[in-house]
Amino acid sequence: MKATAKAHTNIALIKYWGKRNESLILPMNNSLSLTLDGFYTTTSVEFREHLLEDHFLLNDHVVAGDEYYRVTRFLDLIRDFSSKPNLYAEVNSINKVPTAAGFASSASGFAALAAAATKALDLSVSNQELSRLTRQGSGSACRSIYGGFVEWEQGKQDDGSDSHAVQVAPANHWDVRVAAVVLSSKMKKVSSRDGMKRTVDTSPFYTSWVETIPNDLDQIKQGITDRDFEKVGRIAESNCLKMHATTLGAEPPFTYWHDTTLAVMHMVRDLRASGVPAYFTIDAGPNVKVLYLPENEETVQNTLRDVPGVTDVILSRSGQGVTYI
Ligand code: 2P0
Repeated sequence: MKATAKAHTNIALIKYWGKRNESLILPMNNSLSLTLDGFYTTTSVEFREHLLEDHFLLNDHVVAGDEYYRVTRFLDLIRDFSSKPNLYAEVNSINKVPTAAGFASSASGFAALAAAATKALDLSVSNQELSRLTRQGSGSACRSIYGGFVEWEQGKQDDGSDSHAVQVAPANHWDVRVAAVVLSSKMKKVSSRDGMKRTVDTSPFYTSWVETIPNDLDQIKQGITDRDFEKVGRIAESNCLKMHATTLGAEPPFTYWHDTTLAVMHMVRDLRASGVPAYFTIDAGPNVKVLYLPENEETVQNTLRDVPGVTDVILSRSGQGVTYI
């Protein structure tokens, strides 16, 4: 009753921002991401007959509190699914997602946990079922089951039975790269869970944001099929700006941006003006991710490193979906 799985994190090009059901984690809109090779979590799960509770080690440290409860509540779902309500597990996770890079480790974390736990119990689940289960740990994690370009279909059912990810194109379809620009900011963070809820509940811009998604999705999927970098980058950048605009209309208003966030955004536009195609996207934090093509790697990396306030630039290619070790 032991298994080990590895999952990569992902960066959303069309953002998931807002839930229609908080307990089942059902989103208001479809989203689309690129799975990233450079950042991943490896998790072993061993279910043992005589344990009285779950144990969770993260990077060799015992985890307690909220983080522990999120994991054990998620394992409850797997236990329900397998009809083994009293079987507890030793969970051992190693995170290769530098938190400083501003990636949520919850995406690779819950994807690896779901894959390892279901395999440890010998449950035969399809990738779609695995994606639906993973979604209930953390929404964006359901996209990390697949590699390359991935869409999370929000689904129509109230029970979430059709809310899961599907692969749009595998990692080897197109070598698009992502630079994670690390900033020195220590700004207090509004968690993405709280931030999206506040926005849905109070921002007058929220409805307009949701209305723009179907067109952005159609366009970006066409761009991915055609390997049209300018189109994909332009849509990803404008979708990110629209998401962040909703936070300014929330009550109380908030923004994830810092002065260096804006400086990096301007630098990416300067790069474009000088003939280097590069586009930014930003999640629920101040750090910026920059999309670029392999031939421009050196220029993009050197230019971003020179922006005052930038402490590091970490490069990644597109990555694979969940694998078992
Ligand atoms: C995304 N983000 O699509 C968006 C863009 C942040 C900004 O998904 O509450 O950690 O666990 O479902 O998945 C971050 O939210 O939230 C996120 P929960 P999650 O990647």
